[in-house]
Amino acid sequence: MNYDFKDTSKFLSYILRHKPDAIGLTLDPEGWANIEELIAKADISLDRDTLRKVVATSDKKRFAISADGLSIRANQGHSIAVNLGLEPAEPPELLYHGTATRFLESIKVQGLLPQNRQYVHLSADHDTAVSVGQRHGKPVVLTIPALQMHHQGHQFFQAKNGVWLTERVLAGAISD
Ligand code: HQG
Repeated sequence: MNYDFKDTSKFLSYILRHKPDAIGLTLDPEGWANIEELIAKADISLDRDTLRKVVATSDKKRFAISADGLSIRANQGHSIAVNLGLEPAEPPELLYHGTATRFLESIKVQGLLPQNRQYVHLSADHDTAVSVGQRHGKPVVLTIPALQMHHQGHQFFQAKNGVWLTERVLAGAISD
């Protein structure tokens, strides 16, 4: 059962963050998909109950259902341009970015770039950053002086699931 949910979660991440047109779906400008339409077009077996359970049990709270219950969207992680309607917020003094050692050389030259996503993703705690980095290889955690950057005019946003987002982090601000 859990395995099915994991597959459904991966499917939803792919469709709602990266490629809605893979199943002929269009998201609205805020990234919402109509649930009826998603279920009808999904090429995996999907129903409302499963969707609700995936949203409720997602370890990282990856998805949200709209207040009227009609739509679903990803809370963060998009590569397609969506307006999540997040207000700039004051971040904690330090945030963490988990990455793999093989990216360090490039990051030290270019800083942190969003790569394929809309934002650079930052974690509020060190342990979470380790697991994010592990997805890419041998993990290393970079420390970002977020509050200081905020005071210097860099904007930070906090997604509904707690993940912090920013457009880029300059190389000079990063320490490991
Ligand atoms: C790296 C997951 C070379 C960056 C996670 C990262 C997160 C550079 C990779 C969310 C670079 C991009 C996002 C540069 C950045 N040179 N490499 N200049 N700048 N990079 O997957 O942050 O489980 O797009 O360090 O938990 O790993 O999917 O970003 O290693 O919250 O819900 O380029 O996705 O959430 O990788 O992960 P990603 P991320 P989910």
